[in-house]
Amino acid sequence: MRLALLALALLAAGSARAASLDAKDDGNDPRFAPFELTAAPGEQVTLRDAGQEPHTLTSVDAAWTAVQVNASQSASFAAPAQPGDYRFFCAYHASPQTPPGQGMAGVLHVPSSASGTDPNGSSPPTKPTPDLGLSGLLAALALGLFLRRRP
Ligand SMILES: [Cu+2]
Repeated sequence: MRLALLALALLAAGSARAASLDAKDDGNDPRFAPFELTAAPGEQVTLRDAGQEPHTLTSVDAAWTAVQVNASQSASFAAPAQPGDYRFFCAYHASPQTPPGQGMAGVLHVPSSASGTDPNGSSPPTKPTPDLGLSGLLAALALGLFLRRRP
């Protein structure tokens, strides 16, 4: 049963609803919409240019190769394999210092996989070592001492 659930979860993660966001430049306030998004490790993230000007999606710490789009175009890149929060910005309308949501900057969340295994699924999950035997013995010893000291 647990194995079936795990398989289902892996299947759901593998069938990757792709993450995407729009670049918008209506008026003079260009933005990413949404400016905060989540993608699984290695998942394709697509940037669509829903405006009139060219935009880029550039990683603040160079976690991926920047993509550029012109009006009505889209471009994709793979989310980093390492879990973490990755800030990004548009090289034309913002800077690495632009806070996400305040201008053309955002953040990509890459959560760790729920199973705790690597993306290839090759390493088996580690079993917690049961130490109930030792703590049970200590508890019994303490109880024994407590009982012996009672008048
Ligand atoms: Cu831009």
